[in-house]
Amino acid sequence: MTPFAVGPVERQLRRRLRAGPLHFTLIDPDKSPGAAAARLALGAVDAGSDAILIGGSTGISRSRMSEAARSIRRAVRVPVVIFPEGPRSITPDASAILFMSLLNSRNLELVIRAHVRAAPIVRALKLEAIPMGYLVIAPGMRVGEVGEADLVRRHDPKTAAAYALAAEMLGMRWVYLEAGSGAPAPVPAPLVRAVRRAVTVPVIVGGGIRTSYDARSLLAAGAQILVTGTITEEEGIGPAFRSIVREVVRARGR
Ligand code: 1GP
Repeated sequence: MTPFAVGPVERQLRRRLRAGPLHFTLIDPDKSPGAAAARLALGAVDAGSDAILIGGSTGISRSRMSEAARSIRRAVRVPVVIFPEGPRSITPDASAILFMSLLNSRNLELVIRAHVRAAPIVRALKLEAIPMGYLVIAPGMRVGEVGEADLVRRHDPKTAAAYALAAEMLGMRWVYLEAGSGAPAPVPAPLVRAVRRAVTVPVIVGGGIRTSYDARSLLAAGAQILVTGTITEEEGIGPAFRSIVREVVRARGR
């Protein structure tokens, strides 16, 4: 494998994206450790979710991440991908890692320095790295604060599109628009539309997606992957979660 070749997980997700949008379920192993994470993942995949992201909390331990990755991988066949908060989140028990730069952070640690420490570890563990630009949009919630982000304003699609384009020009193969976990509203649809028009790489959208209406308008704006986390933490695999995933699956038929 040449150093930056697209790995098997990314290849599989890209192939699936050709048929239409996907849904990822974010599970926080601090809130749902081990078997609980596996139960959630099983329910999510049964409902139609296409991959499991693990991560979320700050200061999560490697053993928690490993335990969750192993239990989830025993329970489901979809990729289990690390959504990292730092080099400590790296476990070889996952299928891949979102190797992401927080594009609009003022803290160089989150833009590149942590990556300099993480890269040799990822390589040594033979973990597949998926290069991604991560952009925090207002309100940003905790990740906006901890990430010391110069938040992109909700009514500033031009700036968001320019960030995404820069990420693509730097060679990042995915862009993630994040309103912040638990945000009162998701990333605005016009901003998603502007980013989608600006780039050719897949556009992931997360933060504050609570209803099928949210999902439908983001998909109509061009979001290719929707990520939800809080909804399953609060309600498990309930009607709201199912209705969101149903929207994604339905959009594949269009
Ligand atoms: C957080 O985008 C994800 O990083 C999911 O957000 O928890 O609001 O669903 P929610």
